[in-house]
Amino acid sequence: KRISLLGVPMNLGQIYKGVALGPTAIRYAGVLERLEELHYHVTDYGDIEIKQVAPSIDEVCRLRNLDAISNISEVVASKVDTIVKSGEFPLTLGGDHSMAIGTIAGISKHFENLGVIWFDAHADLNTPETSPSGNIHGIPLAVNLGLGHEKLNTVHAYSPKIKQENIVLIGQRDLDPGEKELIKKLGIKTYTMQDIDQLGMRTVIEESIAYLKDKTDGIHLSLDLDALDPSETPGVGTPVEGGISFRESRLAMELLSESGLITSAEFVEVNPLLDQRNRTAIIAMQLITVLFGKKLL
Ligand code: DIR
Ligand code: MN
Ligand code: MN
Ligand code: MN
Repeated sequence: KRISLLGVPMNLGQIYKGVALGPTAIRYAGVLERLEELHYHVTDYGDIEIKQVAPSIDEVCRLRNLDAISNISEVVASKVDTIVKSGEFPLTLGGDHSMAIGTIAGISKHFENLGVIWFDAHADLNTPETSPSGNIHGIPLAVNLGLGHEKLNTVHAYSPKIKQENIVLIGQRDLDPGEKELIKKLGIKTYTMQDIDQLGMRTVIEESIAYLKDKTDGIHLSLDLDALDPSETPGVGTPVEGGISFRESRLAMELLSESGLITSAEFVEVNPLLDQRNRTAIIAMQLITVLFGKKLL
């Protein structure tokens, strides 16, 4: 039972700089110590170096900080690739969600059919053409499908990274028009907040596992803390009312833990400068411990 912890203090995919402090905030919440209490051997590789660049907007596609994010994604991918090769479980902490371009690039190389469970208020399925903001944290899932900008699609020298039928979205309540269209066009399995209300989180996770289990050889969990309700995780850059409760998300982590199918995970978008008393990082830490098997009794 070996876990590799890696911080990705990425903040170029959106506009709030403080999200670069997310990995530190989750470490200070005690994630390493809690995992060691659960008898894991944890190696902390520290944070990837993110050089701050002058803000830029691509003249053609209007994406912000495109070249910088492309370069950083290569570094993240190589590092994560090495971790997967070593047989350790890659647990990455963010940082804005554009980091998932690099993490999934490094992971998916080692799987024929990587499954992805994407907890998020958003779908992160904008393409450069449909992005209303130009913020790259709104497009990483499209990039992983090979539908983003070429400079991002080809990170780690292959594309696409994942298949549309191997993705499950959970927690959506703020989808842009282009994202809705793409979800329908590609038939991506999606459990919006409405679906969670109707079915309950237990059924949502059981169905998600059943949907992915036989066709995937590993499942990456990508959890954007804005999937949770902002009353519980206020420390995020793009809060949306009406989200998943801490209790529902803990249940989800419990069921995913019991499935034994999760082979990598990332917890992203924690911004301690927008938080209250580090609550959001503490919740991230607690969800991580449940994912790794912590029981209440
Ligand atoms: C929005 C926000 N859909 C965009 N995306 C966010 O900028 O593309 N993703 N906040 O987490
Ligand atoms: Mn996201
Ligand atoms: Mn693959
Ligand atoms: Mn989000």
